[in-house]
Amino acid sequence: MKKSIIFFALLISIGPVLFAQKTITQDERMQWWRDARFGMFIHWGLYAIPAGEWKGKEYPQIGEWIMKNAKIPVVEYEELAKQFNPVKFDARAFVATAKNAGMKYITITSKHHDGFAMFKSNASKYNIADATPYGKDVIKALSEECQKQNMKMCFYYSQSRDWHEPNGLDNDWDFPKERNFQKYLDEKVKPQLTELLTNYGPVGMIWFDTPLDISKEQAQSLKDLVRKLQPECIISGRLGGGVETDYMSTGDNVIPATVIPGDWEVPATLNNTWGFKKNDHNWKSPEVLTRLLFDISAKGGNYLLNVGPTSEGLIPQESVDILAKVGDWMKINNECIYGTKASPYNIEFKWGNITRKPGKLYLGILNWPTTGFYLEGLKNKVKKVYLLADKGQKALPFKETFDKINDHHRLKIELPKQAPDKVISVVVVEIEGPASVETAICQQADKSILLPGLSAVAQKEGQPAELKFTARGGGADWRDATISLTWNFKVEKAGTYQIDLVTTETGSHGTPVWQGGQKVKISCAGQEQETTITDERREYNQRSQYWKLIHTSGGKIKFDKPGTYDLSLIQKSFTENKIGFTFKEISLNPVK
Ligand code: JFZ
Repeated sequence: MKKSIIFFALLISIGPVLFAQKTITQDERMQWWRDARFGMFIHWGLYAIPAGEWKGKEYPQIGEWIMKNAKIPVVEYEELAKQFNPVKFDARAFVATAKNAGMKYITITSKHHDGFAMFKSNASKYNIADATPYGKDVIKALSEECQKQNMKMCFYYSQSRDWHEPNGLDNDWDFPKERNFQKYLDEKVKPQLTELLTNYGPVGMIWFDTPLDISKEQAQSLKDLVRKLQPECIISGRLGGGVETDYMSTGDNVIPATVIPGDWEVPATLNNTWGFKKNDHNWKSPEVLTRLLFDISAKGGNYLLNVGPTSEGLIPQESVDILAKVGDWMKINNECIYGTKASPYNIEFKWGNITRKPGKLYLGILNWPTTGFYLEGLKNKVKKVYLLADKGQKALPFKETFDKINDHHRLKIELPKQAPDKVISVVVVEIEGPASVETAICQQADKSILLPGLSAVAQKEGQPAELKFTARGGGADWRDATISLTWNFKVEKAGTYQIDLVTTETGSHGTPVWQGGQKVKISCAGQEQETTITDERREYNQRSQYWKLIHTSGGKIKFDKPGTYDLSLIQKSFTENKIGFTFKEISLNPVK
């Protein structure tokens, strides 16, 4: 055979492999986002001009909702565009602020509920390039800068709510009558999404929001459009219509109580608003934010922290300063955030939490122990322990013990007296093989035993039951007396233990609610205890900011000997209330 024929035959056989469009897998699509863990949200638009105040009246709600809250007519709100001139906007400064905090992606409002596009759009002249004296496309400038600085650029887009359009949803003060939502989707949303996914290079994700009553078909058509234009682009949780998206968004500022599997993200504010409000100075501290960043990573999620630039185009200096402090911690400790996975344990330790990478556990310690530090129930062989902040990685003394009688593994670490960091100190534990922990819940070094609702086995008349827990960790709407929760745990130290029943406040974060009065029954080690839930003691929840934990003491249990036990909890009677039993966990503490 001639050489040329062989070449030709070869080309025909491998051609389709070379030129076939590569379909991207879900793992490939999510890779950068899973590695990133930390992103910047930017809520920026015309609402930065009123900044929380309209015609001399202050509106207490979130700033970007002022058009709706003050029922501003479209023609009046449109006047803001004529004043919008953010001459101090500098894309480099925005990206630098995010980078300096350790953030890996930026999600900016390309169009919020007010319907105003922050990019040049041919689909609607109501946009920054065509309707303002500024006349420039800020999304373009930011996208280009992100590309240069290796920052993922993502776009928030309000797909259903559009208060500017007669056919968009939710403006009932200007457009109380019937609307043709499909027409709005076809004439504004799809063309604008096409512009966003065509004119700005690779887009990391489209962050849809507040779907309202978008139908399954309509939501699917938006998903199809994104997939067609940029198959690698991630689709956020709030698309609607029951259509599957690439990850889950928790409620705003809502941090789950324990590890949740799958991909998820917490969108969160730095103060009490997303869009800039001149009088909101209720800033979260960099310490709290840093701790939450670690805790969210340890539960398997991403943190999307918001800034609200002013109408001049500046990120408020307070925000810049706070984020810089989070960045100071990240510069030393980012290895325990980027590319990590959730803790192998499904309980919230009192001392802090754990992230992991292959071969490594990162113990993020909030409350530095004055005596020895113990990690209970880790089965792996430990190779080395050191402080992440220590560049020399000086080995810390440790000892692994195995208690045959209780089938229990314990790791003791000799920590230095001084915590290396006052916000959160990270101890690296190098292990052999994939992280593996005991299945029965272990007694902690302080001899407390923690039984979180989320890790209980729920049963209803002997069958597996679905008891829902809110993202705050409390049982949601639990008023079924036939549901029982059961835990299996180890007791190393015989003796009498005090039962502490922990419930959580719930409700929206502005007005937390709680109700007691439920009768519960605890059965354990052949003993039974009945208790009525009361608010004996309220405690600030280090992990959830808004919802206090509420304690009820529930009698005592005696364990005659060490061993493995079961404890079960049922709710015997409930009160007339709208919330149900917001059970979070039981902790057993030895009576001294
Ligand atoms: C939405 C917007 O209305 C708001 O202006 C902001 O953009 C925020 C990030 O998202 O508000 C929501 C949407 C969903 C929930 C809470 C607030 N939720 O699911 O709890």
